[in-house]
Amino acid sequence: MSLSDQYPSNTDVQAEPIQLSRRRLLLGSAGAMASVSLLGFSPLTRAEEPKTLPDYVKWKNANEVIVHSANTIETERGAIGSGVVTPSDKLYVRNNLPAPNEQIVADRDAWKVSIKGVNNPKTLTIADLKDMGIETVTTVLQCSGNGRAFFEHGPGGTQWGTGAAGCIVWTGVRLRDVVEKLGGVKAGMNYITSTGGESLPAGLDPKTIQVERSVPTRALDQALLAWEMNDDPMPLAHGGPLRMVMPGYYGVNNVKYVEQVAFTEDQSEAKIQTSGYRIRPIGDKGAPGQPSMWEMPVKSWVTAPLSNTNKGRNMIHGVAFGGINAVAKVDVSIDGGKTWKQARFLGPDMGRYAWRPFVLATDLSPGEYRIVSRATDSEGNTQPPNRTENERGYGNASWKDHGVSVTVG
Ligand SMILES: Nc1nc2c(c(=O)[nH]1)N[C@H]1C(S)=C(S)[C@@H](COP(=O)(O)O)O[C@H]1N2
Ligand SMILES: [Mo]
Repeated sequence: MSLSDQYPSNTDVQAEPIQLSRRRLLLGSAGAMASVSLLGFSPLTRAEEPKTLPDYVKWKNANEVIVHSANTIETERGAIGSGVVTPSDKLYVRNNLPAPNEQIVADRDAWKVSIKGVNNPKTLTIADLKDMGIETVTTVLQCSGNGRAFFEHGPGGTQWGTGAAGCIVWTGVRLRDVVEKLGGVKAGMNYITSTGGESLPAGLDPKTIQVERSVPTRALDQALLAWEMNDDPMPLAHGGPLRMVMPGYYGVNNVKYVEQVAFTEDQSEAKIQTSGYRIRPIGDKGAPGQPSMWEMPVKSWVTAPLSNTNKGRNMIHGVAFGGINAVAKVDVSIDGGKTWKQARFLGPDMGRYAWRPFVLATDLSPGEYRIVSRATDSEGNTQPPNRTENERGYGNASWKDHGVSVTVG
């Protein structure tokens, strides 16, 4: 079996190796069986619908997540309720490569990250970072493919519904504070390029599989090098010991196990940047000229009720966020978008990059309802009715797609 069977990289990086392996496995390919066991679980359990949590996320709440594969785990839509912050044990997981060994979180303060493209480049430990400043930021972490399941052309990859997203409290040091201590960003740098610390198999060009993402340097205003998530040391599954947090940007830019942060003139040459995570027409291949999955737009969805409910007073719950902007308001419709009522935000406002749970109290008589929500951000941008069709099924913010059909009895 060749290495490229284990780490397929022929199309987009984001076509998950495990998903592909599993499909091949069902077709009975011996090569796929070897590749699945390489990733740490037995081919037999993989042939059934995966329900059990893999070891590195055994601590997750099995009843509130959907295990798509060992590397793709989704939060149940109804698990959020009126949650201001998503508990870590319900948060989705998305790994492009198998998570590194637990050993990397054994001595957290010793983890090293190289800072390049500054006037005094330096390799720093987490202990050094802790001397440079501390900040807490709450952000929505959302995969580019969240809402892919609603696309009708059947884009490959994990069929995420609403649950490849959560709202997380991160603690670390502002990247800006680190950069200032290292003499500032070198002149002429246009991107912040973060490199993930997964160990890569020998014999494959690292560019084809390495998680290395570039975002425009404007993200330096809010970027955080984080060592804590929801008041705990960063879990391995979520990038511990150190993770880049890019508030307002899609999940993929929040590089886990970050071992290098470079200010660069050009974007990374890694496949995940050049052709992966690009919006393009259905049927087209990824290419550098296409829009990259960077800043997130405004979005919302209902979290309750989801299918059946009793007549009378009902609380329609959901979550709304503005992505790169703050969320300003959210309207709810129980007739599929013909008439709207403004919902009320619940609980504390955790800041521009957080989501806000919302509620609308409504009296429902027996019948069939199509319940939808439509959020507006601080700049007046409102969720569109329809998704933008695109090959990979990215960036779905359609309010129609995210509606729910509810029977009231
Ligand atoms: N090093 C590294 N960072 C990564 C990834 C990865 O596979 N490796 N996956 C990215 C993607 S596509 C997403 S959506 C988020 C998922 O973060 P989570 O697993 O903590 O929910 O991490 C991003 N950062
Ligand atoms: Mo993602």
